[in-house]
Amino acid sequence: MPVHNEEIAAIFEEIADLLEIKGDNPFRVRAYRNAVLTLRGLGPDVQTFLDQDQEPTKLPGIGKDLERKIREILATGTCQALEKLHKELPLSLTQLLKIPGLGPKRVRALYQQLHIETPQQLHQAAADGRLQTLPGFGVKTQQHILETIKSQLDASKRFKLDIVTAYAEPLVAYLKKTPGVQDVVIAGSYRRLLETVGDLDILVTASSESSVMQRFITYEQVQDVAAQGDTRATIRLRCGLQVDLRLISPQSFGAALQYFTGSKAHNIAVRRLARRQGLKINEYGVFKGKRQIAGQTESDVYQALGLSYIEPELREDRGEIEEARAGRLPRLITLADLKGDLHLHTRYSDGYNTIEEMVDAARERHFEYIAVTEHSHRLKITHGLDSRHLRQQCEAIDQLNATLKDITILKGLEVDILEDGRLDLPDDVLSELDLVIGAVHSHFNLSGEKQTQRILRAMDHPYFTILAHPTGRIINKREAYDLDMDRIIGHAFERGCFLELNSHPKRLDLNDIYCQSAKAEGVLVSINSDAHRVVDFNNLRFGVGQARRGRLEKKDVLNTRTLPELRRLLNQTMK
Ligand code: DGT
Ligand code: CA
Ligand code: CA
Repeated sequence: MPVHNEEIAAIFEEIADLLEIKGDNPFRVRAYRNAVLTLRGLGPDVQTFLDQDQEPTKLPGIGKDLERKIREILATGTCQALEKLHKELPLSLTQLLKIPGLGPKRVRALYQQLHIETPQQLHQAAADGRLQTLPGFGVKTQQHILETIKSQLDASKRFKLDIVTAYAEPLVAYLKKTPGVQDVVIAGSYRRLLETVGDLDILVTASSESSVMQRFITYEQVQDVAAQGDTRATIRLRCGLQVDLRLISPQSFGAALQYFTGSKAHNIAVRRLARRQGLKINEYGVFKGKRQIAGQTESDVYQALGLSYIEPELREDRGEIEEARAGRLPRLITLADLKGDLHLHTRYSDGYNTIEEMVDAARERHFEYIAVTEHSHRLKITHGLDSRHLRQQCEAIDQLNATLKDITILKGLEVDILEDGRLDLPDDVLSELDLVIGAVHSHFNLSGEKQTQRILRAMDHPYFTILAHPTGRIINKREAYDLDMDRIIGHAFERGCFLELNSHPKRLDLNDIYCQSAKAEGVLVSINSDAHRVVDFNNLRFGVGQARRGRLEKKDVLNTRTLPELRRLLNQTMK
């Protein structure tokens, strides 16, 4: 199965951008840009030319050198030329290129003369009036850049959980390596696994002679130090993320963790409860008069108030305090409860790995089953399958299953829900599958009534099993489409269908609130990776996090079932 032209085009485009920023030979840059145009207009994948012993060099704009690079990308997924450029230039420069009005020449001037690498630094330079000192940058350009970046920065001020995790985990590891440091825990919204995080709140316990404060403010990624004291410091990383660090004494660590984990609403409710019991609670402990009666651990703090331990994901003041008093808290699902993944792609459509490679990765996670669910052919940009190709894939899966002992591949499809609620492929082929995931990928702007009807109608389809990413939100980019989710959840119950919680950190759809509604209505949720490559299975942790915020337990989730039980549930939907 081919590596798609778009991947190769994207690599060439990045090379061209970086070469141009570097001030490389314009003919070389032009050659890459021409190849990008050729690849994007090509139709069949360039691999098919190689398979048929035709030379890509016959294509306009692709010479011997670029043909060699194409072969390299087909074989390795990347190319040395790009890797080399990544070592020479900061990656963030291509971000600057995305700002309207900034081409490679201007980005080069910014980088070489003002050492500007990121949109944040550019914003600062524009605000300081430094841009207009550069040739070709007038007052007007400066003003324009200032406004554009400000609106872009505002929109992306909250960081998605995967991005913030990628910055947080190395920072925690770095701090833990400081001599004398005991605990390093990130509290706040990050600990509650909220889908976006405003800033990081790190709590540390350490011996008095530890240099952890100094190490924190000299972390290699620090852009500036906003505040600095003996027990507290605030830094901003180059990516724009703000991080607070607080040094806490061990006898208050639990109380501080409880306080700084929040949410604020939860804390207010906890404080109210304490007051009713004649107690006082703050970030130092729980107090009876002047005496500290709890504070070392979080469990102690909750216990002192007559509560069982409340998982961070539940601390939103949505009834968790009453439940903790009554000992009725849900036993939240964990990643280890998942027995399989029901939504993933391979090279048959727009995925990057083979079915075999996905099976190997699933086996490492001790999964009992995975469902291969390519796009249907309506979705042209993703190389969606038509009936013939779907049947070919099904045969390949049958053959593979015959050789597998420990894991089963289910045959599925992520079929497009058309504007009127029909599905993109005919019944006879859908009836041969183990499951059918219906997805909306077009006409996002229908009225609420029409959009809801469209989805209800799709669910009425005899072979419909799971509704993919039900609300269509893309975090920080696109709101959920106009929908009556109550009716959709009610209808899913009547039809015996399931709702997906898509674990991709840009989606996390269903969100926590709708997970809770689905649970209340008795509709099982399927926590799926929507993996397009092997590493995407890692996203399941984020899906499980959102499910935990939505109070889901093992029993509320479809893919915690054993294979026979899963098959029974899937068959019920096929009417
Ligand atoms: P974020 O950073 O906007 O994603 O959200 P959080 O929840 O991390 O909020 P943040 O960083 O402002 O504060 C961290 C925690 O500290 C917050 O969840 C609860 C606690 N906290 C902050 N301010 C207050 C307050 O005024 N009252 C109470 N009770 N708690 C507060
Ligand atoms: Ca925070
Ligand atoms: Ca904070």
